[in-house]
Amino acid sequence: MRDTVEPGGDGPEVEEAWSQEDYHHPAAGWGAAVSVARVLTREHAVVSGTRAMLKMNHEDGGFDCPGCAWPDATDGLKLDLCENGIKHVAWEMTSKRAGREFFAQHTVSELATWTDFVLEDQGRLTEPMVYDAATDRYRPIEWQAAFDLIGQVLRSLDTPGQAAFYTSGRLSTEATFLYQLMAREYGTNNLPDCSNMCHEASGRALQAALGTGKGTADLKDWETAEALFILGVNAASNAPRMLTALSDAYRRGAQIVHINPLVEAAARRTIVPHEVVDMALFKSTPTSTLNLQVRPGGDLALLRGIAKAVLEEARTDPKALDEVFLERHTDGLAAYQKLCEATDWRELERQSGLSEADIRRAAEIYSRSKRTLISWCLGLTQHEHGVDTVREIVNLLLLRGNLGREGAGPSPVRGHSNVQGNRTCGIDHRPTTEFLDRLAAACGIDPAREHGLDTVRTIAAMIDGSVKVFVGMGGNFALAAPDTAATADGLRHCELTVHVSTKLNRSHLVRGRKALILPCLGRTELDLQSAGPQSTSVEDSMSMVHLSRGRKRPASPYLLSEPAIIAGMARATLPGSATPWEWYVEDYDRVRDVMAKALDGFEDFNRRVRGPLGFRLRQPARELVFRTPSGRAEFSTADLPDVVPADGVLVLQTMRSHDQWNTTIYSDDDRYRGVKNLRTLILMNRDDMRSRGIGQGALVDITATARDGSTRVLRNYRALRYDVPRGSAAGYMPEMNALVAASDYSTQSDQPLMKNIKVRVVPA
Ligand SMILES: Nc1nc2c(c(=O)[nH]1)N[C@H]1C(S)=C(S)[C@@H](COP(=O)(O)OP(=O)(O)OC[C@H]3O[C@@H](n4cnc5c(=O)[nH]c(N)nc54)[C@H](O)[C@@H]3O)O[C@H]1N2
Ligand SMILES: Nc1nc2c(c(=O)[nH]1)N[C@H]1C(S)=C(S)[C@@H](COP(=O)(O)OP(=O)(O)OC[C@H]3O[C@@H](n4cnc5c(=O)[nH]c(N)nc54)[C@H](O)[C@@H]3O)O[C@H]1N2
Ligand SMILES: [Mo]
Repeated sequence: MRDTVEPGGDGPEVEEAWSQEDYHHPAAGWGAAVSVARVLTREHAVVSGTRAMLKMNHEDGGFDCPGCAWPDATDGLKLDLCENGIKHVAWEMTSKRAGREFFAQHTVSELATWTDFVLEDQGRLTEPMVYDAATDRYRPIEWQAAFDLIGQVLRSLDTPGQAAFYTSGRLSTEATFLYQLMAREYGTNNLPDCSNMCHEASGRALQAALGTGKGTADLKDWETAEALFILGVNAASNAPRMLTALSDAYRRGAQIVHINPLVEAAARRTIVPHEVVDMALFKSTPTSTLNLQVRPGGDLALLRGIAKAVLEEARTDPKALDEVFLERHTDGLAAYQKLCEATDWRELERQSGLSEADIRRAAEIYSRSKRTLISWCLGLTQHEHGVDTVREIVNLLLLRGNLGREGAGPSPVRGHSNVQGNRTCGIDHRPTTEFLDRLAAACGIDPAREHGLDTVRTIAAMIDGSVKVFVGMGGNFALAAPDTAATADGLRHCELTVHVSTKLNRSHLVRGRKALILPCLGRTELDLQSAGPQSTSVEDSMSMVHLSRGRKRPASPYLLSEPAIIAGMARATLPGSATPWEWYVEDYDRVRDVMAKALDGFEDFNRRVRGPLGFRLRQPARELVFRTPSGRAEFSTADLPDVVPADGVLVLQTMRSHDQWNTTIYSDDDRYRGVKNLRTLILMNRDDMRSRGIGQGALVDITATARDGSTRVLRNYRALRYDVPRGSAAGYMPEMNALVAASDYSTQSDQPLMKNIKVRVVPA
């Protein structure tokens, strides 16, 4: 058994008093305004921050909010922003700097004892740094020398497969394209990315069912749906602009069903962030008509129960199903129908944790609605059977023809602002032959063909020595990836680790033998190349591709843009490359021109992306064109997984607090859950606490047992009573990644089981 406090000291901080209370206020509103003011002040960003916000998500020449992947308002709304977007931008625009003096003052061993909050709070990185083993410090290095070091190590490897190129989902589509081009020209498809931990399951499920691995709905559909089912997402914190869509839906009389073990803030009432009058009057709108507190992992059973009820109804009411749609566009209904009929209500109740009556209520809402949209996020994907669950969503939608028509369809909420665009533009460790052939023709390269490593396999390969170089294009792999100790072990085994970042983070300290930090421009900043100021583009959750242009003076004159850094690495690694790397970087229109040739759907990219709100990538399934083997939308027939934990075991899910952005922690508060000053907590059902002799706020030890029998422990966490289903518990990522075994990933999606950790909790 190992104690997994490593890496990352908890630092020498004194514990401030924590508190927990019931939260009764609506989502957004004044609490949000106060929280924003606090962050802006801390980052000394009040004036420039406020000015920049007015440019955010603006259709004419603003920058895309790096906060989340929710699409921009289609009505030209001038102030389309939210609390967490503002915090995220302020975080990037801070006036604090971590320059060469800072690094000269602190050894890496010392920095390693600081908290993650304090590390990032040092401010923006200002120049490239290289690790110096003699002094155990990072020291400045010239850009060219940094590129040469990377090139020299990459060229010295036995095979290109000994390097892995990670992407975090905020890289622009242009930088993404150059990054994957570099990796493939160099000779590898080792392109692990944050999607491997996020929506891999959604992509695979939608690909198999509909032939395209994306949602089909767009904002117009959100605006016209009669029923919205929202599963496994904490929208008020993680996609706050969805609150507008939900309150609008409520006002027009749509039904809104929230399915979540926790009743999250978006499932109550909201004050719409930009409705200033409502804010002044404290006027809030409900955002839910039904809340179902499903057992973690029980969504598949719930969805099947709804389908079963609809199919039962169809025996007497021919209008319960959309027969014409089913006949024309789908394949496999008979087998699915048989499966639903054969599944017993008692089993559906046991696995979902809900009563038959509750499931039937949801079914009634579904049956009465002519236009139903189903949306989901990590609560569904980070499970063993994530792919099956997303396919069950499609099954349910198909029964009533909720596809290819307004107000209907599947609508995953993506995470990072361009994570969907990263995949579209080639970040994929399993590229299709079709994609590679077209890339080869457009770029005149001979790309690597063999499939590469994803996130969990990269960790294993670093540990066993078969990957020796890790390049992180953004993100914070050391904390974001599962199994904190194992991931650290892997990174430390590397010959070279390279991180392209905006701020100091844990991944810079958990380093390879050689290590580089390469600081880049943020999305708010002016990207000036020889052809003039440059724009980049992103694709949001709903397939809209649009331009983003930063205008702020860069945090330091020595920063390079991500495309320039990639070109520098590529040239040093591939000296004979025929790819015009430098020429591309002079003018990103040139990158877009080659993307237009290489990528499906990007024809005439430069012109179309300059239209108002950009353009929507064609989603064939939306037009009822299915690139599946049958040419139709495919029903699936998955067995119901057993998700009921054994006696004494709790299913622990790891989630975000309201005041964090993935591995970036803004404060130790979680406003909508009523928690202050505490992150080392575990939310438990009161009966589960009582039966273990655990009092409110008591310190506990949490032991996770992996499938292979290995155990991982977190000690001295505080147990707090919370309204979660019995047998389940919740706590925060990234801290609790210490409990997720790297070997515990879904056999369907390869996603780590971050929402399904089997734990035992005992008083400390
Ligand atoms: N402010 C802010 N915005 C963000 C992020 C951030 O950290 N901060 N992160 C971004 C990223 S990368 C992503 S991927 C998204 C993540 O967005 P979310 O998916 O909302 O992220 P989590 O905080 O992990 O919340 C998971 C939700 O699923 C619920 N859940 C857990 N298990 C189950 C289950 O078995 N069934 C159901 N039905 N629900 C379950 C949890 O109770 C919680 O409400 O947000 C993006 N936006
Ligand atoms: N237990 C558990 N673990 C999880 C999850 C979970 O729900 N539970 N969620 C998973 C998910 S969905 C995701 S997406 C991953 C997130 O994984 P990552 O994307 O790897 O992590 P982030 O915290 O988003 O990355 C933050 C860092 O990005 C850098 N950065 C910020 N802006 C920029 C920029 O403009 N350019 C560049 N180059 N760098 C920048 C900063 O240096 C910052 O420290 O975590 C995963 N891990
Ligand atoms: Mo994500």
